Amino acid sequence: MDQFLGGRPTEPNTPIAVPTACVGDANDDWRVDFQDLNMLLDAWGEDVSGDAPEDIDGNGLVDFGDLNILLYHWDESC
Ligand SMILES: [Ca+2]
Ligand SMILES: [Ca+2]
Repeated sequence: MDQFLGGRPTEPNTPIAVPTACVGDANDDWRVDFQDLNMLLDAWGEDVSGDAPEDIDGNGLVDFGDLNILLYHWDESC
């Protein structure tokens, strides 16, 4: 999460809204849409390791589990 939040709170001790991870957002544009679906389908069936963005459920494989999560969050902005 390298997004610049900018500025300072207007009041001391005002909590800063820090975005949480955007589930299903494979390309980190803060929206779950066709671009993420295309990334997932391009990587479909691949055995991935590490932090592959297409492996949404983190099981090391790009498959229906990831597709289900992506579709559950479809069209969400975060
Ligand atoms: Ca996205
Ligand atoms: Ca997976």
